[in-house]
Amino acid sequence: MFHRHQKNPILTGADWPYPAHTVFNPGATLLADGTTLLLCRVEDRRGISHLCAARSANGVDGWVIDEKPTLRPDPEKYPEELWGIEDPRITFVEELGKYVIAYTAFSRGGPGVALALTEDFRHFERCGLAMQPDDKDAALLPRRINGSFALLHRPNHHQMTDQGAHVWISFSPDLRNWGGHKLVLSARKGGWWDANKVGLSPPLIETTEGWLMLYHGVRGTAAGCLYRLGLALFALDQPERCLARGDSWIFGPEAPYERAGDVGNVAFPCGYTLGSDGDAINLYYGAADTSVALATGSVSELLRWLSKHSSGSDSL
Ligand code: BMA
Repeated sequence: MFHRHQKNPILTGADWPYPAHTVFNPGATLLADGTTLLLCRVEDRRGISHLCAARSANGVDGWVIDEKPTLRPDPEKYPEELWGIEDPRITFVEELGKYVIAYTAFSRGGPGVALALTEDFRHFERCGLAMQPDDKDAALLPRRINGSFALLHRPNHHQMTDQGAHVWISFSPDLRNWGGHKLVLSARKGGWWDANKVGLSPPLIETTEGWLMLYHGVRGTAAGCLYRLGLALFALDQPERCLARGDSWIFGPEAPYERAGDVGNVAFPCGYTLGSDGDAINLYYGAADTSVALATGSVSELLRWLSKHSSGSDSL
Protein backbone atom coordinates (compact mmCIF):
# COMPACT_ATOMS: atom_id res chain seq x y z
CA MET A 1 0.00 0.00 0.00
CA PHE A 2 2.98 2.28 0.41
CA HIS A 3 5.16 2.82 -2.63
CA ARG A 4 8.81 3.67 -2.21
CA HIS A 5 9.85 6.77 -4.12
CA GLN A 6 12.28 6.09 -6.94
CA LYS A 7 14.58 8.85 -5.65
CA ASN A 8 15.06 7.11 -2.28
CA PRO A 9 16.89 7.76 -0.12
CA ILE A 10 15.83 11.38 -0.60
CA LEU A 11 18.26 12.82 1.98
CA THR A 12 21.54 11.55 3.40
CA GLY A 13 24.38 12.95 5.51
CA ALA A 14 26.25 13.72 2.26
CA ASP A 15 23.59 16.36 1.42
CA TRP A 16 24.25 18.26 4.66
CA PRO A 17 25.88 21.71 4.57
CA TYR A 18 27.94 20.85 7.68
CA PRO A 19 29.54 17.59 8.91
CA ALA A 20 26.86 15.00 9.72
CA HIS A 21 27.24 11.31 10.35
CA THR A 22 23.66 10.20 9.62
CA VAL A 23 20.30 11.91 8.93
CA PHE A 24 17.09 10.02 9.72
CA ASN A 25 13.69 9.80 11.50
CA PRO A 26 12.34 13.19 10.35
CA GLY A 27 9.19 14.86 11.61
CA ALA A 28 7.20 16.41 8.76
CA THR A 29 4.66 19.15 8.15
CA LEU A 30 3.29 21.41 5.43
CA LEU A 31 3.93 25.10 6.06
CA ALA A 32 1.23 27.70 5.31
CA ASP A 33 2.67 28.34 1.83
CA GLY A 34 2.62 24.64 0.92
CA THR A 35 6.34 24.05 1.51
CA THR A 36 7.18 20.63 2.96
CA LEU A 37 9.32 20.95 6.06
CA LEU A 38 11.23 17.98 7.40
CA LEU A 39 12.76 18.29 10.85
CA CYS A 40 15.49 15.69 10.58
CA ARG A 41 17.39 13.95 13.33
CA VAL A 42 21.06 14.52 12.59
CA GLU A 43 23.63 12.44 14.43
CA ASP A 44 27.06 14.01 14.66
CA ARG A 45 30.38 12.21 14.96
CA ARG A 46 30.24 12.27 18.72
CA GLY A 47 27.04 10.18 18.57
CA ILE A 48 24.88 13.08 19.80
CA SER A 49 21.76 14.04 17.82
CA HIS A 50 20.22 17.45 17.10
CA LEU A 51 17.39 18.54 14.80
CA CYS A 52 17.79 20.29 11.46
CA ALA A 53 15.13 21.62 9.08
CA ALA A 54 15.05 20.86 5.35
CA ARG A 55 12.46 22.59 3.13
CA SER A 56 11.24 21.62 -0.33
CA ALA A 57 8.50 22.90 -2.65
CA ASN A 58 7.47 19.40 -3.82
CA GLY A 59 8.44 17.27 -0.80
CA VAL A 60 10.73 15.12 -2.91
CA ASP A 61 13.77 17.07 -4.03
CA GLY A 62 15.27 20.56 -4.18
CA TRP A 63 15.73 20.53 -0.39
CA VAL A 64 17.05 23.70 1.20
CA ILE A 65 18.77 22.65 4.41
CA ASP A 66 19.48 25.02 7.31
CA GLU A 67 23.18 25.98 7.27
CA LYS A 68 23.46 25.23 11.01
CA PRO A 69 21.58 22.97 13.42
CA THR A 70 18.00 24.28 13.80
CA LEU A 71 17.42 23.00 17.32
CA ARG A 72 20.44 21.90 19.35
CA PRO A 73 20.39 20.11 22.68
CA ASP A 74 20.72 22.69 25.47
CA PRO A 75 21.85 20.64 28.49
CA GLU A 76 22.86 23.74 30.50
CA LYS A 77 19.24 24.83 30.77
CA TYR A 78 17.63 21.47 30.01
CA PRO A 79 19.75 18.68 31.57
CA GLU A 80 17.41 16.10 30.09
CA GLU A 81 19.00 16.91 26.69
CA LEU A 82 22.53 15.96 27.78
CA TRP A 83 23.01 13.20 25.20
CA GLY A 84 20.96 14.73 22.42
CA ILE A 85 17.48 15.25 21.02
CA GLU A 86 15.90 12.73 18.66
CA ASP A 87 12.90 11.58 16.62
CA PRO A 88 10.64 14.68 16.43
CA ARG A 89 6.90 14.45 15.69
CA ILE A 90 5.22 17.69 14.59
CA THR A 91 1.58 18.67 15.18
CA PHE A 92 0.07 22.00 14.15
CA VAL A 93 -2.32 23.16 16.88
CA GLU A 94 -4.74 25.73 15.51
CA GLU A 95 -5.80 26.90 18.97
CA LEU A 96 -2.20 27.97 19.68
CA GLY A 97 -1.36 29.03 16.14
CA LYS A 98 1.84 27.03 16.71
CA TYR A 99 3.51 23.76 15.85
CA VAL A 100 4.14 21.50 18.82
CA ILE A 101 7.19 19.26 18.49
CA ALA A 102 7.33 16.15 20.65
CA TYR A 103 10.87 14.76 20.72
CA THR A 104 13.03 12.34 22.63
CA ALA A 105 15.40 14.02 25.10
CA PHE A 106 18.22 11.64 25.93
CA SER A 107 19.34 12.19 29.52
CA ARG A 108 21.35 10.41 32.19
CA GLY A 109 18.06 8.93 33.34
CA GLY A 110 17.34 7.51 29.86
CA PRO A 111 15.16 8.80 27.01
CA GLY A 112 12.15 10.96 27.95
CA VAL A 113 9.52 12.94 26.04
CA ALA A 114 10.04 16.70 25.70
CA LEU A 115 7.86 19.32 23.99
CA ALA A 116 8.77 22.54 22.19
CA LEU A 117 6.56 25.11 20.44
CA THR A 118 7.38 27.10 17.33
CA GLU A 119 5.69 29.31 14.77
CA ASP A 120 8.45 29.34 12.17
CA PHE A 121 10.97 26.55 12.91
CA ARG A 122 13.53 29.28 13.67
CA HIS A 123 12.54 30.27 17.21
CA PHE A 124 11.51 27.67 19.75
CA GLU A 125 9.88 27.76 23.17
CA ARG A 126 10.65 24.66 25.21
CA CYS A 127 8.18 23.18 27.69
CA GLY A 128 10.73 20.73 29.14
CA LEU A 129 9.98 17.09 29.87
CA ALA A 130 6.35 16.02 29.52
CA MET A 131 7.08 12.37 30.33
CA GLN A 132 10.00 11.24 32.42
CA PRO A 133 12.32 8.42 31.28
CA ASP A 134 11.99 5.79 30.02
CA ASP A 135 9.47 7.06 27.47
CA LYS A 136 9.55 8.01 23.77
CA ASP A 137 7.60 7.85 20.46
CA ALA A 138 5.28 10.73 21.40
CA ALA A 139 2.99 12.99 19.37
CA LEU A 140 0.29 15.48 20.33
CA LEU A 141 -3.23 15.40 18.89
CA PRO A 142 -4.04 18.55 16.88
CA ARG A 143 -6.95 19.60 19.09
CA ARG A 144 -8.25 19.17 22.62
CA ILE A 145 -10.28 16.09 23.47
CA ASN A 146 -13.04 16.88 25.97
CA GLY A 147 -11.20 20.06 26.96
CA SER A 148 -7.68 18.59 27.31
CA PHE A 149 -4.60 18.34 25.14
CA ALA A 150 -3.81 14.69 24.43
CA LEU A 151 -0.37 13.13 24.00
CA LEU A 152 0.33 9.64 22.69
CA HIS A 153 3.57 8.13 24.03
CA ARG A 154 5.30 4.86 24.78
CA PRO A 155 6.56 4.30 28.33
CA ASN A 156 9.09 1.52 28.59
CA HIS A 157 9.44 0.77 32.28
CA HIS A 158 9.20 -2.96 31.88
CA GLN A 159 11.70 -3.73 29.15
CA MET A 160 13.54 -6.21 31.30
CA THR A 161 10.39 -8.01 32.37
CA ASP A 162 7.84 -9.76 30.18
CA GLN A 163 5.27 -6.99 30.55
CA GLY A 164 6.20 -5.36 27.26
CA ALA A 165 6.16 -1.74 26.03
CA HIS A 166 2.82 -0.30 24.91
CA VAL A 167 1.28 2.93 23.60
CA TRP A 168 -0.42 5.19 26.17
CA ILE A 169 -2.32 8.46 26.06
CA SER A 170 -2.12 11.26 28.66
CA PHE A 171 -4.07 14.49 29.01
CA SER A 172 -3.16 18.04 30.01
CA PRO A 173 -4.86 21.42 30.39
CA ASP A 174 -1.66 23.36 29.57
CA LEU A 175 0.93 21.07 27.90
CA ARG A 176 2.89 21.04 31.19
CA ASN A 177 0.87 19.01 33.68
CA TRP A 178 -0.12 15.56 32.51
CA GLY A 179 -2.54 12.97 33.91
CA GLY A 180 -5.49 10.74 33.06
CA HIS A 181 -3.06 8.15 31.68
CA LYS A 182 -4.67 5.34 29.70
CA LEU A 183 -3.38 2.35 27.80
CA VAL A 184 -4.16 2.72 24.09
CA LEU A 185 -2.47 -0.10 22.20
CA SER A 186 -0.76 -3.15 23.69
CA ALA A 187 2.09 -5.12 22.20
CA ARG A 188 0.95 -8.61 21.29
CA LYS A 189 2.74 -11.67 22.60
CA GLY A 190 4.51 -14.75 21.35
CA GLY A 191 5.41 -15.01 17.69
CA TRP A 192 3.52 -11.95 16.44
CA TRP A 193 5.43 -9.33 14.39
CA ASP A 194 4.35 -6.73 16.99
CA ALA A 195 4.98 -8.82 20.11
CA ASN A 196 6.47 -7.28 23.27
CA LYS A 197 7.18 -3.76 21.96
CA VAL A 198 5.09 -1.31 19.94
CA GLY A 199 5.30 2.47 19.54
CA LEU A 200 3.53 5.30 17.76
CA SER A 201 5.21 6.16 14.48
CA PRO A 202 4.01 9.49 12.95
CA PRO A 203 1.27 11.60 14.61
CA LEU A 204 -2.27 10.18 14.30
CA ILE A 205 -4.13 10.91 11.06
CA GLU A 206 -7.63 12.33 11.56
CA THR A 207 -10.21 10.68 9.26
CA THR A 208 -14.01 10.62 9.27
CA GLU A 209 -13.80 7.02 10.55
CA GLY A 210 -11.47 7.77 13.43
CA TRP A 211 -7.85 8.49 14.30
CA LEU A 212 -5.69 6.32 12.07
CA MET A 213 -2.49 5.15 13.71
CA LEU A 214 0.62 3.90 11.99
CA TYR A 215 2.61 2.11 14.66
CA HIS A 216 5.86 0.21 14.69
CA GLY A 217 6.26 -3.26 16.02
CA VAL A 218 9.71 -4.38 17.09
CA ARG A 219 10.51 -8.00 16.47
CA GLY A 220 13.54 -9.24 18.36
CA THR A 221 15.43 -11.90 16.41
CA ALA A 222 18.75 -13.69 16.80
CA ALA A 223 20.11 -11.23 14.21
CA GLY A 224 18.81 -8.09 15.95
CA CYS A 225 15.58 -6.09 15.83
CA LEU A 226 13.17 -5.74 12.89
CA TYR A 227 11.09 -2.53 12.80
CA ARG A 228 7.85 -2.87 10.80
CA LEU A 229 4.63 -0.86 10.52
CA GLY A 230 1.02 -1.72 11.27
CA LEU A 231 -2.34 0.06 11.33
CA ALA A 232 -4.94 0.69 14.01
CA LEU A 233 -7.99 2.96 14.29
CA PHE A 234 -9.28 4.84 17.37
CA ALA A 235 -12.52 6.66 18.22
CA LEU A 236 -12.43 10.39 17.42
CA ASP A 237 -13.98 11.53 20.72
CA GLN A 238 -12.29 8.82 22.80
CA PRO A 239 -8.86 8.21 21.29
CA GLU A 240 -7.98 5.46 23.78
CA ARG A 241 -10.77 3.29 22.34
CA CYS A 242 -9.38 0.97 19.66
CA LEU A 243 -11.90 0.33 16.86
CA ALA A 244 -9.75 -1.85 14.64
CA ARG A 245 -6.25 -3.28 14.49
CA GLY A 246 -4.65 -4.89 11.47
CA ASP A 247 -3.17 -8.33 11.84
CA SER A 248 -0.24 -8.20 9.47
CA TRP A 249 2.33 -5.49 9.03
CA ILE A 250 1.87 -3.26 5.99
CA PHE A 251 5.39 -1.95 5.49
CA GLY A 252 8.79 -3.23 6.51
CA PRO A 253 12.45 -3.03 5.59
CA GLU A 254 13.01 -4.52 2.12
CA ALA A 255 15.04 -2.05 0.05
CA PRO A 256 18.83 -2.17 0.37
CA TYR A 257 18.93 1.26 2.11
CA GLU A 258 16.46 -0.08 4.73
CA ARG A 259 18.22 -3.41 5.14
CA ALA A 260 21.74 -2.04 5.66
CA GLY A 261 23.04 0.97 7.57
CA ASP A 262 24.03 1.88 11.12
CA VAL A 263 21.03 -0.08 12.39
CA GLY A 264 19.88 -2.40 9.61
CA ASN A 265 16.28 -3.59 9.11
CA VAL A 266 14.68 -0.37 10.32
CA ALA A 267 11.92 1.63 8.57
CA PHE A 268 10.96 4.31 11.10
CA PRO A 269 8.48 7.06 10.08
CA CYS A 270 8.05 10.10 12.32
CA GLY A 271 6.03 12.28 9.92
CA TYR A 272 3.73 12.58 6.96
CA THR A 273 2.10 15.24 4.82
CA LEU A 274 -1.29 15.02 3.13
CA GLY A 275 -2.05 16.18 -0.42
CA SER A 276 -4.67 18.87 -1.11
CA ASP A 277 -7.27 16.09 -1.62
CA GLY A 278 -6.74 15.06 2.02
CA ASP A 279 -6.07 11.52 0.81
CA ALA A 280 -2.64 11.27 -0.82
CA ILE A 281 -0.06 10.70 1.89
CA ASN A 282 3.69 11.25 1.81
CA LEU A 283 5.24 9.17 4.57
CA TYR A 284 8.76 10.20 5.57
CA TYR A 285 10.86 7.65 7.38
CA GLY A 286 14.32 6.93 8.62
CA ALA A 287 15.95 4.05 6.78
CA ALA A 288 18.35 1.91 8.81
CA ASP A 289 19.10 4.87 11.13
CA THR A 290 21.16 6.28 8.26
CA SER A 291 19.08 8.20 5.70
CA VAL A 292 15.65 9.71 4.99
CA ALA A 293 13.26 7.95 2.61
CA LEU A 294 9.77 8.64 1.24
CA ALA A 295 6.85 6.30 0.56
CA THR A 296 3.53 7.41 -0.93
CA GLY A 297 0.05 6.03 -0.36
CA SER A 298 -3.64 6.81 0.08
CA VAL A 299 -5.43 7.22 3.43
CA SER A 300 -8.70 5.80 2.07
CA GLU A 301 -6.84 2.73 0.82
CA LEU A 302 -5.28 2.24 4.27
CA LEU A 303 -8.75 2.48 5.87
CA ARG A 304 -10.22 0.02 3.35
CA TRP A 305 -7.44 -2.45 4.02
CA LEU A 306 -7.93 -2.11 7.78
CA SER A 307 -11.67 -2.77 7.55
CA LYS A 308 -10.89 -6.05 5.77
CA HIS A 309 -7.86 -7.20 7.72
CA SER A 310 -8.72 -6.40 11.31
CA SER A 311 -9.34 -9.05 13.92
CA GLY A 312 -11.36 -6.53 15.91
CA SER A 313 -10.16 -4.11 18.54
CA ASP A 314 -6.93 -4.37 20.50
CA SER A 315 -6.56 -8.14 20.16
CA LEU A 316 -3.72 -9.77 22.03
C1 BMA B 1 14.27 3.19 18.43
C2 BMA B 1 14.59 4.67 18.39
C3 BMA B 1 14.77 5.14 16.97
C4 BMA B 1 15.62 4.21 16.15
C5 BMA B 1 15.21 2.76 16.34
C6 BMA B 1 16.13 1.78 15.62
O1 BMA B 1 14.24 2.75 19.75
O2 BMA B 1 15.76 4.91 19.11
O3 BMA B 1 15.39 6.39 17.00
O4 BMA B 1 15.47 4.56 14.79
O5 BMA B 1 15.21 2.46 17.71
O6 BMA B 1 17.44 1.90 16.06
